[in-house]
Amino acid sequence: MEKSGRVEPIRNVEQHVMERQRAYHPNATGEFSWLLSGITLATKVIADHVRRAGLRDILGGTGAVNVQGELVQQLDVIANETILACLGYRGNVGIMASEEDDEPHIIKDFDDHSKYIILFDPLDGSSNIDVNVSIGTIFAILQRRPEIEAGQVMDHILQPGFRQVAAGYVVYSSSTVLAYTTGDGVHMFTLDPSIGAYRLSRENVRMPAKGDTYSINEAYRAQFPDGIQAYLDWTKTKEAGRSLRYVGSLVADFHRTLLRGGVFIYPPTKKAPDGKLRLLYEANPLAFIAEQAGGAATDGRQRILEKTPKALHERTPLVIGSKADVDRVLSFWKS
Ligand code: P6P
Repeated sequence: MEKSGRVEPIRNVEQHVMERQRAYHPNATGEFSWLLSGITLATKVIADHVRRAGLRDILGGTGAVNVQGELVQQLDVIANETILACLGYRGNVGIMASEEDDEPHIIKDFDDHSKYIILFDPLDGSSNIDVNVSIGTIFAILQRRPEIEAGQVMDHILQPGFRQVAAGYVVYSSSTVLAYTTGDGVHMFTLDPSIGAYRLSRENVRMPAKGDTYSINEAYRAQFPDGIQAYLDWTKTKEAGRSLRYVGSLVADFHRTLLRGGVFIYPPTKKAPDGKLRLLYEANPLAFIAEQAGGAATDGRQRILEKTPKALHERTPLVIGSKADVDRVLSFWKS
């Protein structure tokens, strides 16, 4: 049939994954695209709750404190339960682990169709929800290791970041944007609320080689390592010409860094000697995306993706962004 030229092709996430898989992984089964459609469904539901939170009386805390020692917001619970529900019934997820829950969820005992492991922060930055500041969802996807006994759940989860088969985030802001990588570049989709679909908005995103912003909570300066304080002194010099941008939501600060370049830093502090951010479902997925876009991510000693996790909720220092800017931070920190 002749094309009218009046209908714009819609490339949503699932279609994009299928196209890329056909191009790069011809024997792909489509299981992964089906899995990602669980994430797109869950984040569309979360986006709707975030957008209408003030009208649904779901703002504010629940009174509970989570495993992180943080006050649980009502939207944290809604986001967590939405992701567990949408992904738990995809049929190919075996294990799910959330920032909100002490223990992992065993969705299905090991069989050929439960090879995927989903690690996620359902709603990062939730302290910003009540003041309408951008927040986000972060996810990492691993596969069970066939050589490990199915019951050794933590051994399947505690894999280094370079073993992630996919990673991504959704930032709920002026628009809702999903970014993902499966190791073949970073691709971004914008939620079109008029049709309820994520539409491809940027393909093969590249992080600028360097940027002029640094992102860090300077209120804790006195608690930072001397090298980081020396870097902060340098940023104030005329030569540096840097400006500070800090939202206080990791996903928002990272999204800006990915698109504009620069560096985000959450160093160790006296209060949090291992840093505040979590390795498995915050640093690892964002490090995968950063490296796929040509950037870098380190804990100050090694690549984030090479760290061997020892615990589900372990924390890590994080320096992530344009390679030249990450190297600049390290040049002060290591000296
Ligand atoms: P601070 C939000 O609570 C979060 O986990 C990240 O999203 C964010 O980057 C960080 O904490 C902000 O921490 O100590 O600057 O408030």
